[in-house]
Parts: sequence; structure tokens; C-alpha cells
Amino acid sequence: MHRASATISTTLTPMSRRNFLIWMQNANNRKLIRNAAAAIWARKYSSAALNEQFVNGTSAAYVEEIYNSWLRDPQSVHTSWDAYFRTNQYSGPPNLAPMGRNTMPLSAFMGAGGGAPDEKTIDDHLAVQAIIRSYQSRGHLAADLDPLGIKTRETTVSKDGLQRRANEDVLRQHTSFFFGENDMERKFKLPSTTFIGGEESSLPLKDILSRLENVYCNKIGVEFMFINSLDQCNWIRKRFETPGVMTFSPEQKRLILARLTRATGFEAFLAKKYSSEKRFGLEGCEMMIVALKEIIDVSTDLGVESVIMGMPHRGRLNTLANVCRKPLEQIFNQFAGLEAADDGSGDVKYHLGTYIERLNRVTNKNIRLAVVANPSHLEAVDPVVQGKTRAEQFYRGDQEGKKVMSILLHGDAAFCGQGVVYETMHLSDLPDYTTHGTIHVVANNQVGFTTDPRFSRSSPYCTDVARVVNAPIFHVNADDPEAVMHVCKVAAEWRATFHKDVVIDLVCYRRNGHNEIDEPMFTQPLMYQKIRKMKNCLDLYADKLIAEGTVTGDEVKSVAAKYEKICEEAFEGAKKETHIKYKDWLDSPWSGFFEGKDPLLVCQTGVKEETLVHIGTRFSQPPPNAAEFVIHRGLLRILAARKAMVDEKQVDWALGEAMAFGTLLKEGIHVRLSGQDVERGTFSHRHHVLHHQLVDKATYNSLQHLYPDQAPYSVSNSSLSEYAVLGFEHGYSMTNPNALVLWEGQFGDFANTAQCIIDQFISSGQAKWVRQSGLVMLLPHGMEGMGPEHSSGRVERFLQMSSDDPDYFPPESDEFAIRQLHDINWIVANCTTPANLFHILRRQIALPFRKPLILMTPKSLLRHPEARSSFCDMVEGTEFQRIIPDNGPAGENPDCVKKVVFCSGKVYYDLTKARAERELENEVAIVRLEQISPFPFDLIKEQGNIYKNAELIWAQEEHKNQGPWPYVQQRFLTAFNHGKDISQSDEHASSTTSTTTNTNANTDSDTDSESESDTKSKPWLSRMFSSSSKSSSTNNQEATGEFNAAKHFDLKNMRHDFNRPADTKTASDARKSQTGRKIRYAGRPCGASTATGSKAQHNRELNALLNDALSI
Ligand SMILES: Cc1ncc(C[n+]2csc(CCOP(=O)(O)OP(=O)(O)O)c2C)c(N)n1
Ligand SMILES: [Mg+2]
Repeated sequence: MHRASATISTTLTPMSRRNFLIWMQNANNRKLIRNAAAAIWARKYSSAALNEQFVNGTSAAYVEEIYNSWLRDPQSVHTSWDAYFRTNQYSGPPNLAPMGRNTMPLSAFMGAGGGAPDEKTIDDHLAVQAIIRSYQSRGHLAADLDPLGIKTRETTVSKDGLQRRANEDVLRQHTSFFFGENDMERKFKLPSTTFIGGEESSLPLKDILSRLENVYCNKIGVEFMFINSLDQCNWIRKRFETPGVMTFSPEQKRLILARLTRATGFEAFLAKKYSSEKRFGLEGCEMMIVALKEIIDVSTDLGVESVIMGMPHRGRLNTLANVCRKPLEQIFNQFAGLEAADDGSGDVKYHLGTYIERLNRVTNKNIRLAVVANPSHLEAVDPVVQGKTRAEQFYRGDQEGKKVMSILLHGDAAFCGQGVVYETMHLSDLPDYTTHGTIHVVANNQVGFTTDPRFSRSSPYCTDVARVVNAPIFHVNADDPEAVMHVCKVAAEWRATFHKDVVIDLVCYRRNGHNEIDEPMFTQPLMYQKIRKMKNCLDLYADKLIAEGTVTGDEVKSVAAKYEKICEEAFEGAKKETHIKYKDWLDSPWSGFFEGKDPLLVCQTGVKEETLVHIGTRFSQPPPNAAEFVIHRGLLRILAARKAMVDEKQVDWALGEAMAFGTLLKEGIHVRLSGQDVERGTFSHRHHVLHHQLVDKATYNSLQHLYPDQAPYSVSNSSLSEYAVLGFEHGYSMTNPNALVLWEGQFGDFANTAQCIIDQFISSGQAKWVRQSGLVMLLPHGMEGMGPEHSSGRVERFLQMSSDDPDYFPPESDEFAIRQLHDINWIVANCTTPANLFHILRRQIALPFRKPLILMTPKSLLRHPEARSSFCDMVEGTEFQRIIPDNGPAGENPDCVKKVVFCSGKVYYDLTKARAERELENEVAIVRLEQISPFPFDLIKEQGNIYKNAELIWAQEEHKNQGPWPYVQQRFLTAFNHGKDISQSDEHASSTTSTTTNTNANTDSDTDSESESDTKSKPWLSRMFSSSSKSSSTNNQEATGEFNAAKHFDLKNMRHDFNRPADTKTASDARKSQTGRKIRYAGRPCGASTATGSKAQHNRELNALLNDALSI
């Protein structure tokens, strides 16, 4: 798939142009031609405009000036201009409010006798136009948005004696034009930029003002005049200004009331049944539920089939119940504190996701709704939702976002406070990241926990961040249900029309404290005095509908009673459940992926040699049949070098990676690589996108043209964000397991600005939300004297979060490696050869389940002549090597070896070079740890046995408190001393920071002591506290120390049983007994920074490391 949108540049010779066109006409290049045609059209279009003398920048200003003076005095301009302006053909810039649309000429408003308009007529018309524009631009500043009335301005009495909200903030100097009572009946011509007249082209001044007041200063505040597109501005004006746009039929009103009743009833029911439980209730913003339903109804009516939502705590349970229609029993069960029937540590109820497919009764269409699980970290889910949405659009071929859309909900404090909102907004219009418009809904309760907005933001509105992407912002008083419904309808239509973001700011209040246990009067006394007196929105609306005769009081009561009955029945039903199931809360089911799969079968990662030759050849070629595709000379050299390597049946790093991608693409696996500058590669090694040197945006990506029936490949330079882009790719990886999704950090260090995605989603997503992801993080890592940053991918942090137990040597069997992979939360690796890179990337897909892969990648090794692999290491029968043993003289004669240096990553090449310089090839073996986590206990043990008499060293270039050492140290001991010294201590490593349900942790319990039932439900606890637990084991195999594989690893349900055999031999015991084999550290001491600031110091420290590691 070409991304080219080439204009056939005039810089090409006619012959070149012809050849280039022939190449483009090739079937594969149709899209390029389409794009090119569009670009040519666009270019023609804009150049035509530019060539038009009359409207180029300076002359337009000149004409505008003449026009203005003509307006003031028609005789002040040349008669030809006068004649021209009288024809009404001149259409000035939008802010002049031209007369184009309305046909009535200004002369019609002049006194009898016609002739030139008098000065007052012109001034008055200009004033009216300025006033209209003022309302449109700033009417929201005076709108009646706050149900509490705290921030709402009082109405003021205008010169004409009428009450108005618009004050000088809105009207600025135009207030001075405010006319006297006598002018109120005067008719004024309406400019084409307003729709308040409906069919009328002129209106009496009093109507103009009252209509503008009603549209812009009532319960809706529309912020849109910053949008650069006149079309879009007019579109919005039309939807808010046209008389009668906000009328609702009695049926519609009843539906609003019914939905509001459910939203209100749900919170009331929870408050009644679980009065002391946190639920982050929606009281004060119940209209949010009705709003979401309206957005979904309108969107589905317009063609949307799948909606992906991300939202914080506030009203989440209500959304699940009343928007997604998640069975109430499942929600109520979350309050019951039941033990989970499936694996994982779970999460609190207001973080869990869900996925529902159901019939939308209003539109009678099937719809899929997903609420993505999220951590506490506010707004972190935003990019994840966008990535998931984008992926779903991709797999459905929904290139314009007509079928799949995202809705993001926000709290007011978080929306303006969290930077990831801004980062996510900036993805909204990028070709490879757009989801074609997101509807943002802010539950703006005017407080964040205990903090007043006056102290939590510097922007006037909490929504101002959206202005950067030209998204219209609809502020609305959430106590006016019909106003809310209207903005929701317009927002959904906006998205369907322009496919751009839009924001609904639901200005509401929070009836209770932050959660139901907090006392809000401590911190917001005045606000809460007011809130205590507020009638809820349902009552207000019911009163209104009763008063206008739409419903009766009895009907209102009966709707409420009916819903309460539904809740009661579900409540009773929930009591019958004994367990909760995390799988009920999965937001991204992979139907059919796990079923019928052998959970221990890893598919081949080696491939046929001819495949490697084919991919390698294509990858080293410019576009076929495009002799005139002008490639940079330096790139031609790189392509030639690639070809030479392929001829020698060798690969370097870039080629190894391309082989992995290419072979997966061949197998129908979609590959997506994203990150800063990934197309070329930060280190200029990848060059997946070749740029025509003479034609703008004409590009060629050979990996997209390997096979006619291959899967799509996408490689995208991202915006300069880690947090949002990594979140996005994580979300993308959740949608379909049959895709290799990779995010590359520019340098590994920069991943720390995405730490929340790493901690909260990638490392622990499966444990918390039973959701798997095969996302790959590529993190350039290595100390190369480039200073404290640009050095370390912080491998120690990833390793610290790995969930394998340092003291536990799993049972040895043929399936050791796959069982370990199954049980771990993620894989951390640092490959030293392109072949191993090839295999580990392919293994991501070959596995029968998905695990994130954290891959430290090299920098200088990208061009290191020794960091090459032969095709022999990639062909069928070969596989990923978790460790690479010493294959030289030392490995061949292990008995002569005095020292074994274990290492990981690029330092291997420093060590081998230094070993050769010291002529120690026979005495020092160097073993590479390629997969650091899960730790290859079995293979390391084997190495220990091979080099029985040698001293064991771990050498690393990172500081001692960094790099793999803190992780590998204990695990080496466990591996080397497996089978020696037996006693019992069994603490478990975990990937999440806590367990969730009350039965799993006592954090929510009001007692500190462990009850008997608690101890029973926690075998590890019982083993710690009960001396008899080992002997009283009911399992004979456990008692005899035999590993019960079926028990430990429940193959059928793909779950890990945390009841590990009690008498596991542990390294900590070996350490305690001081009998075990030891491993010594060689390298830098502990340090605060990741690297030194000076190259000389770096080299000195590296030499010290090499001397220490290799000294005999
Ligand atoms: C990143 C992050 N920082 C801090 C918190 C703690 N916290 C939870 S809710 C909350 C207030 C949120 O206010 P707002 O966004 O207005 O939502 P509301 O609760 O008012 O609906 C805070 C500070 C958090 N969850 N996430
Ligand atoms: Mg708030």
C-alpha cells in the first residue's frame, strides 16, 4: 500500500514522467494514483485561487477597504465600485458578515426615496452584525450553564428595559450600540452568517436580540468561532440558531424521562443497598446516562455499529447498567466481595471493562458496546481506547470511521489536568492514528475530589484543551434534559459529518462527597449548602412534564417503581451467586482464538530459505518497474549492501527485523510498527519507507509489496509522544491477537514518560482484567558514552515488574519454556543476534497465547560487522535461543574453563573482543542471556553443570543497582543450586501491586486480624502461619515433592494455580545455608544516573568492567 500522493513534478523530464506514470499504473499502485490524482486536483485548485489576482491576499484587503468605505459613504468610492457593490455580488470575509445569502439589499432598509443609505442606517446595520457575531463568539460566557448558579451571571437590564444575560464580556464595545426602545421594532437585514431568521431575511431588532439570547446565553453555551473552517462554523450556527431546532415530541420527552428515571433509580438503589460502599455515584449528573444513550442512538442511526468507550470512575457502574445493559446481577455481585472463579488478581468494580452486543431498541439495529477497563490513573485509558477503535476500524475496513467510533468520558479536573488528554487529542487528525472523530463528554461537576476549579486550572473552561484541534465545545446545563439531548444530537451529527472530535461539557454538580464516604462540607461548605437544597434533575423534569401535560404524576411514579422492581429482582438473583468471574468483565474478547488450541504448542518460527531469499531480495530493491523513482544515493548504497548480504545468506539487524515482519505478513499476520521516526529508524538503519527525491510524498515501502496476498503492513512515524502513542498501540494490540503490534521508543529512556501505560496496562493488564496483549516494545538500550540519557532502556524496571518467582525453580520438563511463558506477565529480552530477533518477534505470534514483549534493542550493534546472522539460524528447525552458550573453544572444552561470564546484550561483543585480545578463549566462556525474563532456570542450571569448576561471573555495563543484575542475581542462585538443600519458604512474585476483592486482601476490611476463612482462602498464608500445613497436605504428590502438573497448570482453563507444591527447593534456602554455588558481579558500582556524562569516563569504566570480568 503506497502512501504516495504524488504530483508529477515539473522537475521530471517528459521521459521520466512517462516511466513514472507507467510504474504507477501497475495494479499495485492504484492507490498511489488515486492519491496522486487527489493531490494534483488539490494543487490545481489552490493554484487557481492563487493565480486569481482579484482575491489574492493584498488585493482582497484592498477591496475590503473600499467596501468598508462604500458602506460608510457610497460616494466615497469610484462609481464603478459603487455600481459593483450595489449588485450585491461582493462577498467579504466572514467577519464582515457579508450579504451574500440574504437577497434583500441594504437599500431596502433606507428611508423612502431610496438613494444612498444614510450614515446611521449603515452604522446601525454594522452594529447589529457585530452584535450577532459577538453572541456567536462569546455568548457562552454569559450562558446559564451552572445548575447551582454559582458561576452564572445575573441578567442585567439593557437600555431598552429588557432583561438580558449578555453583558460587556459578550458584547464588548458593541454595548454602546445598544439601541433605545424606539429602535426595537426596527427591522434589520440579517447577514448570511446567522440562521436566527429561519426563512426571514430580516427581523425586528427586539427579535434579533431575544433569539440570540435564547440560542447563545440560555442553557447551552456554544464555543466554536475559533474553528477555522467557515463551512463548519455555519454548520454549527445552523443547528443551534434555526428557530424550532430544539422542539421535542411528547414521545421523545417520555423517553428522556424514562431514561433519567433509570439513571436516578440505579444510584438510589445502590445507595440503599450498599450504603457504605464506594461506587462514585452519579447523583447530580444523572443526565450523563441519557446523554450517552442519545449519542449512541443518533450515531447508530447514522451507521455506527460499534462504540468503544473509555471513562473514569464517576457513573461507571450506571453506564454499565443503563447504557451497556450489563446484567445487573453481575454488577451487584461485585459488591458482594465474592472470591473469583477464574485466575488473575482482578480489579475494583469501578475499573472493570465490559463488552456487550445487543439490539438498540430505538434504532432497531444491532450494536456492540465496549467499555475499556482502566486503572485509577485518570485519562490514561484515552489513547488505549483510540488505539482499540482504530484497530477495529482497520479490521472492518472502515476507513472513514463510519461504523466504529469512540466516546471518551472525562471528569472536569482530570480533563484539564492530565497531559495525556492533550497528547491524545493530537493523534486525532493524524492519518495513521485518527479514529475519525471522538465524542468527548465531560461530567463537569465543578470539583475534583476536594479541589475547587479555581485552584486546579488556569484556563477559563476545563475543556479548553480541545480548542487546539479545532473541536467545537458544547457547554450545557445538565439540569436541562432537553438542552442536553440537543447538544448530544448535534455532537453525533457533527462527528458523522466532519469526522472530527467534539466536546460536550455537562455542567452539573456532585450531590455527595467524592465517594459516598467523603464529607464534602469539610472543603466545599458553601457549594454543598446550595446542593443540599437542590431538587434532583429527575424531579425537576418530571414536574415540568407534568405541568405541561405530557405525563401524569402517576405515570412518573409507575416508571420509577417498575425500575426499582427490576433492581430488586436482580438483587435477589445476585444472592444466589457464589463466585464472581473476571471473564464477565472482559472488554476485548478474542472469540475463537483460544478454543481448540493446544496451550503448550508453539508453532515453528523457522522458515524456508527461499522465503528469506524472496523477502530479502524485495527488501533490497527500489520499486519494481519504476526506473524513475529517484532514490537518494546513500540509500542506493544501503540497498546494495542489503542485496549483497542476502546473496551471502546473511542478515544484519534491520534485515533480521524485516525478515520477521515479512514472513509474518506472508502468513497473513498484520504488522504495525509505530513510534517516533520509525520509518527510517532513529539510527538510520531501517529505511522501510523510500522517498522519491523529486516528488513530494511519493514513497515506496517494499514490505507492503512482498506477496500479492500478504497481510497489510503499516509503519508510522508518530507524534512526539510516548504516553499517548504507547497507549494507542497497546489498545491496537487488544483488538486482534493475529497481529504483531510494535511500539519503538526513540531511545529506551524515553519510555519513562509512558510509565503509566507500562505499569498500569502492559505489565498487569492480564492479571487485572484477564486481557492479553502481544504488544512489543522496542527500546534502544546500551551504554555507549552518549550521556545519562540515550543510554538505558531501564531494563531493571521491567524486570522488577516481572512476576516470576526468584526462588522458585519450576518443574523441569520438555514444556519448561512454554509453561514459564504462559505463567509470566510479560517477556523481557535483550537479543544479541539478528536471528534471535527474528525468532523472538515471530514467536510472539507462534505462541498459543499472547504476552507483551519488552525488547531491549541495540544501537551501535545495528552496524556491527559481527552482529550478523546466517540464514542457517533462521530456517526451519531453528528457534529462538533463550540463552546462547559459548560455541568457541571454551564451550568445546568446558573442563579447561576457569571462568564463565554470563551477560546480556551488547556488552557481549565488548567481552569477546577483550577476551580475544587477552587470548583467553580457552579459559573464559561467555554465555549470553537472551531472554532475561522469564528466567531460563533450566538452561542456566545446565550451564552451571557444564562448567562445574569454573568461577561464575555476571558482567553488565549498567550500574550495579540497574541493568539485569538485581533481577538475575537471585535467580542464578536458584538455578545453580536447584536440588541442593531443602527447606520451605514460599513467597510469590506478582505482576499487580495488589489483589482486589475483599477476600483476597484485607485492605478494605475493618479488622486487622486474619479470620480462619481468610487463611483457608490463601494457601500461601496458611503455609506461612501453620507449621502443620506441609504434613497435612491432602495431595500425596505434594507431600512427596512431586510436581502435580495438572494441578499447577490447568491446561483446560489456561490458568495458573497459585497453590504451588509446598516443598519447593529455593535459592534463598541455599543462601541461608551458605552451601550453594555463587555468582560474582563484575561491572560498574551502584549509581544514581544511568550513565556518565563523558565519553572518556565511560571508556575507563568499561575497561574496568572488562578487566574485572576477565581477570583469571
Ligand atoms: C492520574 C491521577 N491522579 C490522581 C488521582 C486521584 N484522584 C481520583 S479522583 C480525583 C478527582 C477527579 O476529579 P474529576 O476529574 O473532576 O472527576 P470527578 O471525581 O469530579 O468526577 C483524583 C485527584 C487519580 N485517580 N489519577
Ligand atoms: Mg469533577
